Amino acid sequence: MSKLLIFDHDGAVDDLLSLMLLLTMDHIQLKAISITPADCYPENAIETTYKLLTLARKTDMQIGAGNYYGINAFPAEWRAKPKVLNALPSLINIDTSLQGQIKDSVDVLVHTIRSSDQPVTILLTGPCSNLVFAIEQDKSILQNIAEVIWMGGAVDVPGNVRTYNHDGSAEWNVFWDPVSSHKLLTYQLPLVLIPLDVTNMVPVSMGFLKILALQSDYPLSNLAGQFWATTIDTIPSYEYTYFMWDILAASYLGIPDAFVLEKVELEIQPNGHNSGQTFRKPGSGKWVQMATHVNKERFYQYVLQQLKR
Ligand code: AGV
Ligand code: CA
Repeated sequence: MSKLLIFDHDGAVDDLLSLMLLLTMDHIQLKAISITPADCYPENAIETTYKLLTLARKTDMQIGAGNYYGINAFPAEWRAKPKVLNALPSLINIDTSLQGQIKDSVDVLVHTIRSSDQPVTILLTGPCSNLVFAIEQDKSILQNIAEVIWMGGAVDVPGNVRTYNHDGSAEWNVFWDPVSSHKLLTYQLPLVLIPLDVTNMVPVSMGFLKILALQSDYPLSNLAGQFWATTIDTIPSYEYTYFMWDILAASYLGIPDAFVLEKVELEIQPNGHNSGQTFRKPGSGKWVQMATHVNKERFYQYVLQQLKR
């Protein structure tokens, strides 16, 4: 049976690779896409999203964009980077003039969840603000959410935020809007967290890209290889290394049994010097299924296999 999915992403290169991967999954029925203007400039992310939907012949999909700009902005250099994707030879000439109206993300989420005849799964590969605003607007949608899968947090490992007046304990997607992140846990949704604890195991490596390049006769492998190549110039220190963060979270929908999950009580710090920190807090009552390990080999094999299109 197919799974109904809403995908909320924030337009970084790995978010768009995640969209590419989701569009290869036969058991996933993508109902709507929402873009959070966090690790991107939304006009770029909307354009790439629409172009990938065009290649997949799914341009009838509703795209929403968030109008909330977070508490702690992403570095402008990171936000600007994915613009280059729209200039790649395989995407530059795709016509975007027939693209429909972009609605507000919160309205798209409320409407899609409310009107669905079965519970919807939600994949978040950026901050969770749009979903939290949607729930605040209409609490009844909580009943129609099957599961939320979120790439976010750093539980038993250091965070990846390096900025003024912060102790480095937070992961960026949580840090962008720590207040909404704190709220998300209070709803007691079935939440699967894919934190840095597990994404640290899957950096983007030249070894992987070389294997992917051997199958570049497949147009999708070729395009994915080009996307990944744009991430290789990052400065090789921890906070700049490019990982397969969001792609790992998306692959949870395809190969859930490749992951080890641990049921934990967490808390998220809404403010202060450790704003956005996700930490264990026994007794908090905020239960989350957190991924602690992944079978790397299966993950890489799965991605390579799916991209043979
Ligand atoms: O913290 C990981 C999240 C993921 O959703 N993002 C990137 C992924 O899309 C933020 C981020 C951390 N380090 C980065 C990031 C980097 N070096 N470049 C761009 N974004
Ligand atoms: Ca992201």
